[in-house]
Amino acid sequence: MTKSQTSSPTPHKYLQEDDVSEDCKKLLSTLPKERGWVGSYVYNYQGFWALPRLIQGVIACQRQYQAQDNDIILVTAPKSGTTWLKALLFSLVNRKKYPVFEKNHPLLVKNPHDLVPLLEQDLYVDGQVPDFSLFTSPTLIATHVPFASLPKSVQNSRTKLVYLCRNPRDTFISMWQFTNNLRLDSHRDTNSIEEMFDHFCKGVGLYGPFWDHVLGYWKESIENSDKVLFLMYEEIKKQPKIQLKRLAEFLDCPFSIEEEDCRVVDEILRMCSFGNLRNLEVNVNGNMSAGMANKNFFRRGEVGDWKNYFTVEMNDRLNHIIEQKFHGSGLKFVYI
Ligand code: PAP
Repeated sequence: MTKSQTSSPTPHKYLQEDDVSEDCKKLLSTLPKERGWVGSYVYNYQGFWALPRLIQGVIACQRQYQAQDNDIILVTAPKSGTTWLKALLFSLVNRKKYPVFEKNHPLLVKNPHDLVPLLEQDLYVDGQVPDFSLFTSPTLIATHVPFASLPKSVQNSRTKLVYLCRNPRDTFISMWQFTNNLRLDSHRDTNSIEEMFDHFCKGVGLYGPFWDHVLGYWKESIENSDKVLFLMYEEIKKQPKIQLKRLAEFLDCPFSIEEEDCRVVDEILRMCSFGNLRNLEVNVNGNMSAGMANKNFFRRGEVGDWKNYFTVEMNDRLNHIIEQKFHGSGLKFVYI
């Protein structure tokens, strides 16, 4: 949570594949591995695929993180709209402390990733022990970890989870583009769309298989609706006000009539919109404290960009997988 810097970006530290403990290296040598999206390899740990340093972070937070009842955890499969949800949640739950109409709102000078840290990537990294007393209350944390691998204290506490799901086609395109940009930044060859699509379809996505990630939280949101709220990127695009109010109610901080009259809901949505965030100086020229250029997180921000890339064969293959994997779950990707 340090200030965004404006010097040229260094390669993200999660690309430094050898920079893990000896114990983690030993573990990695026993895990299945596949060609990486960003680095050389991804490894399968507890049924999901991740980069070496992230696996180390996941193990650390599984051991150490003690969730508190009023913590709020935002969960996504990567490239499902994490940046957007971080911005929405931050401005929503902190709206008394940081009124959205004020010119010095933190979102105007910091990237959402520097305001809502990732549990396994920013907080429990390199033996760090986070000091949660420095966080504003309620504590807002993000994670990409699948439900089954969350620290036990998250499952056993009254901590609320907000899950954002995006249609797999746009999620795939976003991930392919993003990871290729990171590869270019660190002077690596880019991955072809054919190869990475095959990977994605076989379940080798970051923190994937994508369907297992989504279904884990979808099922929990049905069985335990007070604990997990399941949102869809496409629905927030289509009905932003309704979805933001739903989120506020779930988090027990509904908008008052006065706030609605003063257009607080509209202002949160405007401030967190793709067009607004992308054009802020911090997101045009700034870097995340973890060393990545903020602009990487703002590409197109649209529903249906996959249509510019998919062949008929790709679409058929993914349709078939979606039908198979989500059959009987009740979850449908209608807005694509
Ligand atoms: P992360 O999981 O690595 O943090 P994430 O924020 O989920 O990344 O992915 C970025 C995607 O969200 C990008 O999608 P695209 O590649 O299809 O364009 C990015 O453009 C989109 N995005 C970022 N901010 C917003 C926003 N405010 N509204 C809508 N979409 C957004």
